[in-house]
Amino acid sequence: MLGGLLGGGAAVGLGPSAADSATRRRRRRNRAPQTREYWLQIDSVPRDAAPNKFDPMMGSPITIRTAWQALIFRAYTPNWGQLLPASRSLGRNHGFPGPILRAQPGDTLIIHLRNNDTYYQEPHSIHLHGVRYQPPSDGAWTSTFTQPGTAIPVGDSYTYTYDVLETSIGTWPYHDHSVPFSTGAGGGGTSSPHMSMGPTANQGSSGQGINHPYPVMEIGAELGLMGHVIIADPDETPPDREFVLALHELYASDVAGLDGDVDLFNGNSFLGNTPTFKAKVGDTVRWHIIALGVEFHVFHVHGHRWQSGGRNIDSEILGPSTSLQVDYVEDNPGRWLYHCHVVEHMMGGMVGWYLVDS
Ligand SMILES: [Cu+2]
Repeated sequence: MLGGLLGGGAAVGLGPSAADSATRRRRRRNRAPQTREYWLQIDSVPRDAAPNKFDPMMGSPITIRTAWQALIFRAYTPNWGQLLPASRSLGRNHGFPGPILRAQPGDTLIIHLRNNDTYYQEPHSIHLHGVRYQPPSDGAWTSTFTQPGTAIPVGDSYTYTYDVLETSIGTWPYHDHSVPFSTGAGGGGTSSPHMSMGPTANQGSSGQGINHPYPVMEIGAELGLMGHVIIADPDETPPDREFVLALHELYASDVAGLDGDVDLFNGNSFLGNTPTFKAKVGDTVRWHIIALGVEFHVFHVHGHRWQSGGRNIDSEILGPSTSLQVDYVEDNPGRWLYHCHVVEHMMGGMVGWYLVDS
C-alpha cells in the first residue's frame, strides 16, 4: 500500500517518551490548538471487490459476483476544488476506506461535506465517533426529530464542527448515518432488515419511483461510506508503520447485483485482492481497525502478538462501530496472513497478506 502510511515510514525513535506526566500535561497545555478543516465529497463509483478473479488461498477462480455501485467519501482542496492526492496523512484517498481524519486533543475539527451521489440520488450525512459535538453536528437522521446535517440533498453541502478532547485519543470510525433509502428525507418506512437496491433500483427517493418495502439504516455505510478518525497522543512517538483496515460486508439482500454476501477488507475481498501490508524488522507497527455492519469479527495476525487489557494476545474481537489499535515492534520476517478468524468471513474473503522484510 501507499508510502509512509501503508508501506515505508519515517525513521523515528522507538520506545515511550521519557517525560513524566507533569511534563506531558505542560507540553499539551503549551501546544497551540489547531483548526483542522476537511472538504469531503460523497461520490458514487462502480467497484469490484475482487478484480483479480482468483483466490490464492483456495487456489480457485472467484466465480461469485463481487461488483456493486459503491458510495465513497473523498477529500478535496478547499471548496471542493480538486481531489487531493494520496498522502501519509489522508491515506490513499480513493474511498476504500474514506480519507483518514486526523487531529490532536484541543483541536477543532471542521468537515464540509458535499453530496454528489448522482447515482442513487439519496440524501447523506457524516457521523463521527470519538469526538465531542453539538446535536447539529451529529449527522444522525431520524424521521421524527429532524436536524440540519442529517440528510444533505444531492448537490447540497453542510458543515460539521467537532471538539477533540483528551478522551478522543485513539482510532474511531466515521460513517453515513442518514436516511434509509426507501423513505427519503423525513419520510416514514418500515423496519425489516432486508431491502433491494442498487443498479436495478437506482431511482433515488426523490419522487422517482423507488419503492423498497424494507429500508435499512446505515445503508450508505454498507455501500462504502465509512472511514477512520485517528486522534494522536501528542506526547507519543508516531509509529513507523500505520495500517488502516475497515471490516464490513455487502449483503445480497441489500445490494442489487450480488448473488451472495461479500466480506470486505477496505472494499476488497479474497487474498491477493485485499490490501498487502508491509513492514520490516525493528519497525513500530500500528494497525487502525474499524468494523461496521451487523457482524462480529476476530482480527488475527499470524506470527505476532500484542498487548490488550494487560494480556498478550494474537486475536481480538471487534463488533459494529468498535475499533482496535494493535501495536507491536516487528520481530518476525516472512510472508504472513492477517484475517478475520470467523471462518465464514475468512472463506468469504476477509484475508490478506502481511509481508515483513528482515
Ligand atoms: Cu469477521
